[in-house]
Amino acid sequence: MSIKIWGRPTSARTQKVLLTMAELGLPHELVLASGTMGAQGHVAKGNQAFGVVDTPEYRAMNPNGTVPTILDDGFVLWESNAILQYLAMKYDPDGFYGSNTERFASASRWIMWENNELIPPMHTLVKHTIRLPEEQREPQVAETARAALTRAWDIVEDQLSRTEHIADDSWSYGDIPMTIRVHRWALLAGQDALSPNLARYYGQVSARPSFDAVRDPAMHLAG
Ligand SMILES: N[C@@H](CCC(=O)N[C@@H](CS)C(=O)NCC(=O)O)C(=O)O
Repeated sequence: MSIKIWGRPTSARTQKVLLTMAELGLPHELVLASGTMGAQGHVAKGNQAFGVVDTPEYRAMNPNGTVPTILDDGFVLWESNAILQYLAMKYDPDGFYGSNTERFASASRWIMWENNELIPPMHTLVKHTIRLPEEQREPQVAETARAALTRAWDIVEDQLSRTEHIADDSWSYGDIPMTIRVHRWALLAGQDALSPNLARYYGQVSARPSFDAVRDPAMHLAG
């Protein structure tokens, strides 16, 4: 049975689910949904959003009105990192964390850290350099976000100087959000901005066949 995913291709959190599906090789259907972006770009620039997220049917599944949400065999789940853990545990615990509690916990720690430390400044930076109309962008806000991001990447660099992947030496589901973040950062800041181990890691994760699901720069730089 096909897993249904509500989301938009330009959403990094939707991309986490798309990358997971590519890793698992499972059939899935993406239903385009968003209150802020559509096929042409952001509503702040006068574009039409995909919609769906404000309908009573969607709100009954996800009261936040955000994306992604999934439906798998009658089970509804929102919160992107919870979706990753669910899919990992249900469909491939060996491949996604070696059926190992410590690797599961370490990956869990990193996806929570990504949510708290990497997403907010990166979201602000993308907004104030790409998504908002030029007259609404604030260079100082973008620069503060860029500085916070640089500090956060230093922490990732330190981890990757000690382990091959983010949770430990093996690839795990913890690498899924990090793959999307490092790809987006390389596209935004340029590959020269990547520190040595981050660049090495980017080479490794972007060589995985699943990466094609999130490779397109337009998914990351669309405004
Ligand atoms: N913590 C939630 C946040 C969900 C969220 O804010 N998603 C963004 C896209 S990355 C969203 O829905 N933006 C508004 C929209 O597209 O309507 C998660 O990880 O799923």
